Amino acid sequence: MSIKISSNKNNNNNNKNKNKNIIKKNCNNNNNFNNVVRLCVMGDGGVGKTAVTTQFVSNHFVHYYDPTIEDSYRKQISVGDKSYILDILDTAGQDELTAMRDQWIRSCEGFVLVYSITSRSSFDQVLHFREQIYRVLDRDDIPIMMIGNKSDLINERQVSYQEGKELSQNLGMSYMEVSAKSRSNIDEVFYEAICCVKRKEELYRIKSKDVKILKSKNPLKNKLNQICKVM
Ligand SMILES: Nc1nc2c(ncn2[C@@H]2O[C@H](COP(=O)(O)OP(=O)(O)O)[C@@H](O)[C@H]2O)c(=O)[nH]1
Ligand SMILES: [Mg+2]
Repeated sequence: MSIKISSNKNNNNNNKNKNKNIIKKNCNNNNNFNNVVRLCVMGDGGVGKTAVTTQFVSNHFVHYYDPTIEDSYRKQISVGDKSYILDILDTAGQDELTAMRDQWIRSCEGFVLVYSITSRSSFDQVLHFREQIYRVLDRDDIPIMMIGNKSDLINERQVSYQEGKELSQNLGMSYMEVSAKSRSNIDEVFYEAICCVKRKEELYRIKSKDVKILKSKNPLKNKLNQICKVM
């Protein structure tokens, strides 16, 4: 597995996308600053995991489909006045890789679960991947972002926005529809994923440091909403 290193600087040859990865919002996270975030991109074969990741990291759309591609990417992203290094694991879905996938899951702090809005079965598979993550990590409150890709293919839609939203709300995941092809919401996915991770870190910090805050005027829910607003 190779590491592809990309940065805002490296992408400056593409003027159109020059500042796209500098997102103005801020996670407002004031705890000890750890700027490396490891994310794992999972989902059924063909849903666009590689296309989403490549569009984010390299600003181009991959037309061909190679189900065996799995790779690790690194990219720097600025969120407000903070700079993060994202390590992104783009996984492949073959069954024989299950043991390896368990290892990936253990090594990651946040997850992006992808389905295609044109494939009902890929939507159903989200539950399977989520269960796998919970089984391997065996803890609550795992930062997971669910995304419905291929939103440009409106005539082939099999899963409605509402269904996606309801499932994500029921399972406590952040949610967005995106298109790797048109680059719609691609930066926002990774921004929100970073925020999910930082929100959970803050939650653990608050819980372990000062339990009183739970009973104070400023309830935990409000506190977390201040850390990063869901888009
Ligand atoms: N129209 C459209 N096609 C997409 C989109 N994302 C991926 N694809 C196509 O779907 C196929 C599978 O994408 P890929 O990223 O390889 O899927 P993966 O197996 O999940 O990594 C490729 O032919 C892509 O060009 C999208 O947002 N819109
Ligand atoms: Mg792939």
